Amino acid sequence: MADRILNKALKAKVMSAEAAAALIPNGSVIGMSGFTGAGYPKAVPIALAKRALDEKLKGKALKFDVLTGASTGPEQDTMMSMVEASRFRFPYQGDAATREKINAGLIEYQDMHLSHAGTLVRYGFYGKGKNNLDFCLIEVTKINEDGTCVPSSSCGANNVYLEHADKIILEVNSWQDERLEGMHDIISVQAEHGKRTPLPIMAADDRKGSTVWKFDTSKVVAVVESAFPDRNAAFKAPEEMHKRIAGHILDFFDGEVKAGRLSKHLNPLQSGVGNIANAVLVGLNEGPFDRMISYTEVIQDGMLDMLDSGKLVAASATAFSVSPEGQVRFNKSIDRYRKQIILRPQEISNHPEIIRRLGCIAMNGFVEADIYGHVNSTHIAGKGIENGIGGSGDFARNSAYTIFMSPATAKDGKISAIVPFASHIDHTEHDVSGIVTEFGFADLRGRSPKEKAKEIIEKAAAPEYRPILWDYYKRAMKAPSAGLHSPHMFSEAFGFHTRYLQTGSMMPKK
Ligand code: 0RQ
Repeated sequence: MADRILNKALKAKVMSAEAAAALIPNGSVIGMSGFTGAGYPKAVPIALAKRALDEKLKGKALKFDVLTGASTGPEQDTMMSMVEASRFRFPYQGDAATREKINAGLIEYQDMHLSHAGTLVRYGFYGKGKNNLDFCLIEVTKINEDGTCVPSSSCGANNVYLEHADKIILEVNSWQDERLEGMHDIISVQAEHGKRTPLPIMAADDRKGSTVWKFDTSKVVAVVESAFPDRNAAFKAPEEMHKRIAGHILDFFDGEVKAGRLSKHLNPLQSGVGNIANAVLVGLNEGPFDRMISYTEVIQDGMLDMLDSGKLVAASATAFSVSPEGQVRFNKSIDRYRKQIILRPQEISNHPEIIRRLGCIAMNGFVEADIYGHVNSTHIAGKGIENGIGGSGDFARNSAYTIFMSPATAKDGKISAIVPFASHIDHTEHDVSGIVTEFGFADLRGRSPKEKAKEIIEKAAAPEYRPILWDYYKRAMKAPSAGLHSPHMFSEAFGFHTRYLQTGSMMPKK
């Protein structure tokens, strides 16, 4: 891999993953690259997990605090969690093994808005090193002669971790296509509050920064070569239910264009990941809107389709989350995509100032929503946390349109996604414009809580759950323990959840 490490001083620091992992003392706080399974370090985390396992077999614990951009992949989250090598995890995860350990109380997890992660690290809430973090472990595509690095398939919080780690380990991954160079636009939020200036991004496709990571190379203690692929998960073709949800969203956009509130180019699109989000993108690709632009967090296959067809002129994000097939397609046309795609640090891709200035349209999945429009994106009652808030809060609070989408029921109809009171609230009613299920689009704009309740129950709830939602609402109206603005009966507010935990279904037995 000689031509991927062009800096002589850094070339001299090349060592095995095991040797690099051995440099990291027990208890260290490590900032890692990685976002949605893209651009995360692979070789050194495997070596750390092996080291932790060896210690465990000797009856000793080896534990690290692990900070990343967002979710990573099996070589990092799964392996380190399985041997309980992570004591603390921040700011997002989406991994089954990690979820299990968090919910079993074996890993401490702080779930955080992704745009805030960098600022919180700058404030020094993590780690006691000279620069806050003890180490950072960053995957790069290439090390240039001057020591700057070509980023890999995500930017995440790498700019902050490179600046705020006492020691740096670089993983140079030859699986990443060298032609990624030029796709990134690196600017950092200024550190000090009160002295920050407006961010210069006026349009979703503005480029105002550097294409490479610039940092103090004297802090580099190891360079490791790797060739592991990103975690590219396959997408399912949209099912009928996903298509119906997407159809309601497209009809809503149509109405907004007819009402003169949106042009046929729509506003910059933010789309979450998953099958519903992908179905919406498929629908947009086939629909009447054109020359759209996206200011989002993650580029998935549906966005590549839209860039290919010309429906989307450009896409700004912090990471890729493509299928194996999408990866092949991406590499094949990378020279065109480099002009259309901009990858930014997550504090810029998710920055409230920019999202609000651009008037984004945010579309994200939800776990449950209550009859007044409060949304739970993260917690499954009786099971604990699922993934985390991710960027959904950054976009929900600040977008011009905030749409949450989900099937109306889960677990074969035993769980209603619409409940009297959400068992955890990530997005309050003030941040939510619309709640969409396969049954319809509840438009919450310009409505009071009681008006929202009628809209949500009638349009978004599954028909079989509507009578018991109405029953709760009507009785709460007659016996409000919380006043008549958002009437609730505290003794029954979690009645749906309690019934599910006791009987296995939110539906009362007949
Ligand atoms: O469980 O895996 O055991 O089958 O939750 O649900 O329906 O497969 O949907 O994969 O789209 O995930 C909100 C979790 C939805 C996701 C959430 C169970 C269900 C299934 C997954 P199984 P689905 P999705 C920012 C985007 C937060 C972060 C975010 C998420 C599993 O969208 O993590 O928005 N969002 N990031 O059966 C019990 C309920 C349930 C339930 C679903 N009410 N009760 N279980 N499930 N609802 C991207 C940006 O660009 C900003």
